[in-house]
Amino acid sequence: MSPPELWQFRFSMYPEKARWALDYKGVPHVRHSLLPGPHAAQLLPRFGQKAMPILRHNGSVLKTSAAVVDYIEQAFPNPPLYPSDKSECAQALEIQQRFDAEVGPPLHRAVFFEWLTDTEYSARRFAFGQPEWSQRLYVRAFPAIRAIMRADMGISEAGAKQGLTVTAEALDFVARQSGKTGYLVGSRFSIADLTAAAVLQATCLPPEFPVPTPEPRPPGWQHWLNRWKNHPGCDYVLRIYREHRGRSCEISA
Ligand SMILES: N[C@@H](CCC(=O)N[C@@H](CS)C(=O)NCC(=O)O)C(=O)O
Repeated sequence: MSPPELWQFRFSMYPEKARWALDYKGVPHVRHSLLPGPHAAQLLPRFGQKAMPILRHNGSVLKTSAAVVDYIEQAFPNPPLYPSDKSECAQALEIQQRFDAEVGPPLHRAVFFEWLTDTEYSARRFAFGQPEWSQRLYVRAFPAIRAIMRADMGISEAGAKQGLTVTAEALDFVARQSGKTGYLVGSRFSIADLTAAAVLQATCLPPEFPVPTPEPRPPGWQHWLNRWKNHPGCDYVLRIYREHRGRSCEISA
């Protein structure tokens, strides 16, 4: 039986959900790591979409992070990511849905608004893990790719402002909600914690996230990080990563 194959951006929050779920369950899997820009031509003809994660396994193709996690949960039940209690499970899935749909996109737009100004830094970070020649080429092509990304994601100053408000609310929420047990739902780690921590990783920078963020960083982004550094929501994100992120189960193709 062949292992699951995951198409991903290394630096990105939604693919992080998928590979975290695979790693958490100890499932050996192959990762295809793409670069923003060229990814569209690689994915569209094959899968009819360019957003990732995409997971292929045993003839099934899953095309959103929630569908990927759901598939992984059914195919590899242990350890579980869904709470066994029915109403807790519904609550955890509702939190996942809210972070996927309402927190991720505005937060992404705010972070990208700050990152993208620095060509070398953002291109190198997006191309992390690629050979040096490919990184150099990507840095040169990046100004054109950046223009497409800005248009595609609707990145603007107004969008960044909205991202700020949404991020503050999300950090307040995780700090408040995890206050009693340390977790968002019930008293153990679940898909709700995995999703919230993955979506908030670019705000709190857990060291276990697989792409490093060397200093000095673009000033706008450093300012973004400084703003949240002492927020109790970031303490939650860092703890969830430290205690539950687990090791990579990536294998070569
Ligand atoms: N709701 C989707 C969002 C997926 C998404 O926006 N993925 C981003 C990366 S984090 C992407 O691949 N963007 C590139 C594009 O759409 O061209 C999910 O949960 O999978």
